[in-house]
Amino acid sequence: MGKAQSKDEEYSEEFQEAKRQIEEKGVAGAQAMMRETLIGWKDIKIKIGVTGNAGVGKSSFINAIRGIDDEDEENDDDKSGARAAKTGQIETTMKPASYTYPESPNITLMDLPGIGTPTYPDLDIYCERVGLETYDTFMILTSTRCTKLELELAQKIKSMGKSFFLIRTKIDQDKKNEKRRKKPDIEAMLKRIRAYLYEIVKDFGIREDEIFLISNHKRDKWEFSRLVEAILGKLPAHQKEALTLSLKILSKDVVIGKVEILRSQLWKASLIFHLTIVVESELYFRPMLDILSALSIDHDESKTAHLARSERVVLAFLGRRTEFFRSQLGLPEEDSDEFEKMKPKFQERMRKFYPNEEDESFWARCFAIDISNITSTCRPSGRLTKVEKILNRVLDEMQQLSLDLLDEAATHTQEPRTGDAKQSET
Ligand SMILES: Nc1nc2c(ncn2[C@@H]2O[C@H](COP(=O)(O)OP(=O)(O)OP(=O)(O)O)[C@@H](O)[C@H]2O)c(=O)[nH]1
Ligand SMILES: [Mg+2]
Repeated sequence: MGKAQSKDEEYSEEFQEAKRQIEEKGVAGAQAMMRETLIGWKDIKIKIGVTGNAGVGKSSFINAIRGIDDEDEENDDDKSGARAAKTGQIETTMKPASYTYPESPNITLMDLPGIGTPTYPDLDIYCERVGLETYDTFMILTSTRCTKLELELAQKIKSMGKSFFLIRTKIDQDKKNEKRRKKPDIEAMLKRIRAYLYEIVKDFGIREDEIFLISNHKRDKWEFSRLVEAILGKLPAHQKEALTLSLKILSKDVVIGKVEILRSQLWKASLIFHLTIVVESELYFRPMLDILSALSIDHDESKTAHLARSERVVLAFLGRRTEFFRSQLGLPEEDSDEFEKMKPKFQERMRKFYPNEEDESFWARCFAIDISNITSTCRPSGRLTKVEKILNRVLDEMQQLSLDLLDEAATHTQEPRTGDAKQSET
C-alpha cells in the first residue's frame, strides 16, 4: 500500500510544511498541522454508485458492506447517512439516497433506484435524474438473469470512461435451489453462473475476476471479502487508505491492510508526540528556567518536574494511539460484553491493550519498555525512534491477536474462512 517514492515525496512535503509552520506559528502550529494530516483520511471524498435492476439487493448490499444490519432501526433517523438502507420485497428505493461508512462520513455509497421500474422506465431519464456522471465508480448488481437494460446501463457507464464491478447477488438462494436437485453440485453451479455473466459482459472489457458472486445475507461466504479487496484495489492510494481505515473487520486481508496503513502513519504520530513535548518545554520548562536563572536558583528540581510532565505526555500519547489501533482492528472495549465472551487466553492477551494513563509501570510490565528512558532522551531523533518502536510492537501484537481471533471464529462456526482470496462454498 503506497509506493515508496510517493511516500518519500509525501514525507518531505509534509515535513517541509511542518518546518514552515514552526517558523510561522511556532511548534504549536506544526503540531496542529501534523494532527490534521494524521486524521486527514477522514476528509477524502469517494462516491460509489450502487445500481442495477429493481429488487436485486442494492440496498441490502449497502448495508452488508458497511457491516450494518438491514433491520438496524437504531440509526433510522440518523441524517448523517450512517443508518441502515431500507430493503424490501417491493420496489423500495424511489430516489437516490446516500449512505456513509459509520467511521468515515466522506465515503458515500449511493443507493440508486432500480432501473426499468414504472418510476424510471427509460434509461436516459434514469441516468440524468440520478446524475450518473457525478460518481467515481459503480457497482452494477444483478440477480438471476441479466436484462437488456442492465447491459445498456453497463454500456453507458463504460462510455463515460468510468469503471464498474458486476456483482451477482443472492447466491445463497441459488445454493438452496441447487440443493433441491437430485445431484446437487454447488461448485459447478457457481462456475455456470460466472461463465454466463462473463459471456454477457466480456465485450465491455470486464475481466472474469471483476465478476463477484455474493450473498448480502452471508458476508463471510463466497466472494464478499474478495469484492471488498477489489474495491480497495481500484481506488487511488489515498482513497484506498481512507476506505481501508473505514472498513469493519471482514477478513484477514482487511486486518493486514489496516495494520500496514497504521504502520505507515507511525512517523507522523510520533512527530506529533515529539512536538507535544517541545510545546511542553516551551510553555513550561524554558520560562521556568529563565526565572530560576534570574533568581540564581538551582535548576535540578524544575528539571525533575518537567520530566514527570513529559512522562505523563508519553503515557497519554501511547494510550490514545493504542486505543485508536484497537478500535481500528475492531477489538472490544475492556468490560464490554464482547470482551466478557472472549476465551480467557484471548482476554489475557487483550489486557495489554488497555493502558492506564495513571499506571506508570504498565508499559514496563506489558511490553518491557521503560517510559522514563524515552523522556530523558533529549535528541528528537532518539525519542521519535523509540516511540515508533513501541507503537510498532503494539501493532505487531494486535495484528497477531486479530488474526488469531478470526481463525478462532472460523473454527468455531465451521464456516469457510473469510480471509481466503478466492472463496467458494460447496
Ligand atoms: N436470499 C437473498 N436475499 C437477498 C439478498 N440481497 C437482497 N435480498 C432480498 O431481496 C429483497 C430486495 O432487496 P433490496 O436490497 O431491497 O433490493 P433493491 O435492489 O435495493 O430494491 P429496489 O430499491 O426496490 O430497487 C429483500 O427482500 C432482501 O432481503 C441476497 O443476497 N440473498
Ligand atoms: Mg433499494
